[in-house]
Amino acid sequence: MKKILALHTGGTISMSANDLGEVSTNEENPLLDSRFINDNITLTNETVLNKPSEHITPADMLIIQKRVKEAETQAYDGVVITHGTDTLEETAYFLDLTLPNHLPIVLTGAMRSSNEIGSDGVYNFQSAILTAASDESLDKGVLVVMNDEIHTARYVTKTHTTNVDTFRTPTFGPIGLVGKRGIHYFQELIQQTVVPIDHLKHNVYLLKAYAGMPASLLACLDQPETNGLVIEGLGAGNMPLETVQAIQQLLDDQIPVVMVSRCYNGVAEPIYDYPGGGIDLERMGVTFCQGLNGPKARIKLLIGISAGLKGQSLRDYISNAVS
Ligand code: DAS
Repeated sequence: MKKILALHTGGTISMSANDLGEVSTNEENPLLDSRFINDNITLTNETVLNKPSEHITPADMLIIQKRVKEAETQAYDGVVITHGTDTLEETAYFLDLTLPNHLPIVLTGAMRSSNEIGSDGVYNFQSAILTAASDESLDKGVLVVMNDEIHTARYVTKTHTTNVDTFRTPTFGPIGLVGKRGIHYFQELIQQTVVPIDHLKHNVYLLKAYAGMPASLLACLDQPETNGLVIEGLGAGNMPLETVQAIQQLLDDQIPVVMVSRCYNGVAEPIYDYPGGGIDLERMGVTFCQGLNGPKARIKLLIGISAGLKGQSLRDYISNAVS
């Protein structure tokens, strides 16, 4: 018998639409009325938050993380977390970076609210429970289950504003599938360093580069309270010429600057040796982070800084998605 804890945090999976199709939150989560019957699984539901996920903050992620840590001492065999999809990938990665990756922790959500025709919430919830209860899900890190696919928290991202197959893993694809007869894995993730934290720093920012980006956008972040900056750079990790000096000033003022790519597929790496090219930026002290998108790299930088990492130890922690 597997004991599964379901932590509910809100999001479309818990919401309803009115006759005009306007979706809003419910006082009571309709998921709690769904009947999940399985002879081998006992399910305990718990409402931790009731928020659209665009209202979820890193402080909320820490609340969820602490409740999951407690669950690990309460003999649960797995944890399912229902969550809004807009920031689901960030909460999932936050948990992946700060919790030991033994117990199956599976996040899920819905793209259609609970009373819409073709609602995907109950189906995704059931898939997430079955995944969390599978022995194959042990030691896989935090997982995201949506639309019959199993993705890693590290690489999954929301790719469509409304479609039920919105969660994709660029470059690598899902690591498993929820089949009609069972859970099937066909990839293993290279495990990463887990950094246990119980508090959070703030003021770690994210900017997306674009043609003609002015230096002022970077210069305005050169403040004593700024703890770090992630840039979704152009191509493999290059920046407009006008921004180079402002980036150098941030680095001179001991503000870590991390580079990822704004591209959907591929990884950031220093290739071009001219002002604003990746080799030039790396030579200046910019840290390249491979394989993560901007929001994920920001979560990782926030955790590294909150854990007190500095200088080379922070660069080593950030530079590779699997470090
Ligand atoms: N309501 C938005 C959110 O909470 C979207 C969703 O849940 O799918 O993220």
